Amino acid sequence: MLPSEVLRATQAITNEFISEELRARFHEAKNVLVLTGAGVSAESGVPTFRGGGNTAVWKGMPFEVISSAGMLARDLPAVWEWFNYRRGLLEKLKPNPAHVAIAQWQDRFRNFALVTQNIDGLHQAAGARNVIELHGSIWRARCFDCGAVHYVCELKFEDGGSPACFDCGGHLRPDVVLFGEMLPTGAYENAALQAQDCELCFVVGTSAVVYPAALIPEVARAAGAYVVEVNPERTPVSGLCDEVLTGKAGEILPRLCQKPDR
Ligand code: BJW
Ligand code: ZN
Repeated sequence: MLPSEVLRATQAITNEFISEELRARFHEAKNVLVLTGAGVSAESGVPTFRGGGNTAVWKGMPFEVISSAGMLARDLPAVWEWFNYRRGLLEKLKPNPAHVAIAQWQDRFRNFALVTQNIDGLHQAAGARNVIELHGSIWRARCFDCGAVHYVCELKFEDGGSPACFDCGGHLRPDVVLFGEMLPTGAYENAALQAQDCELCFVVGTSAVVYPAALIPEVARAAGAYVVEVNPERTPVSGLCDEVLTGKAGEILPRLCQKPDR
């Protein structure tokens, strides 16, 4: 094959064109899994952590530092300040066409699993049910002492302090999985089981560098699923995907249910 032919062949599966094969599989699939990351919320105005050559920084601290188990131990009020700031931004944002399309898919397939790394709650705001939240939720808090979970909107924040548990008075923390922490019990295992059972797996808006979430596409592929990535940039999992749709989730996902655009 000439280099130009190789390039054309590669482009055939790495652009925003939705193939006939994918349309047919989407039409016939019974077991579908979608894994999402920060990019699915980008068109709602939520900043991503990585991508476009940037990484998130807050008050001069990289997010791996401020969103870490170490910071929780060193300075809990600073962690609350960071999460309160982000909730303030999120409160004003709405689901975008990608969240809406994914929420509609849950009633289209016999078995549908939505696994998200996002803590923003925008899938649920679009109507998604039974979302597997690998990294928790920014809208909840958890007690260090008794483990009780509370909605953040019900908590009282004193200036510069951290809120107290209604049940035991202990210190609360964001119910979010920070770097170096374990995922909620069973969350990854549940997602991996669903990945083993799916025949069509979408990997949407994730840089696929954070583990164990980044293993989900591999688990699905190893079990024989057709794996499709939707992302404007290539990622470490692009190579194992059957199709890479290069573009924005909010533009590509709604088109899957529509008739071919030619
Ligand atoms: C668009 C778009 C559009 C833009 N449409 N797309 C092996 C080696 C070394 C370390 C580890 C390892 N295995 C595990 C670890 C440790 C660590 C890890 O993975 N580190 C790697 C970075 C190397 N993992 C953990 O610590 C995890 N825990 C764990 O493994 O426990 C066991 C253990 C404990 C201790 C030691 C070892 C093992 C927990 C991970 C928790 C991650 N938490 C965060 C922060 C949450 C809190 C907060 O929000 O502050 O979760 S990190 C951050 O990254 C956040 C995200 O959920 C996560 C993933 O990011 P995501 O979603 O992929 O977003 P981005 O920004 O990276 O990418 C956006 C993408 O969208 C880009 O590709 C864009 O192109 C694309 N995009 N616009 C579609 N319109
Ligand atoms: Zn408590």
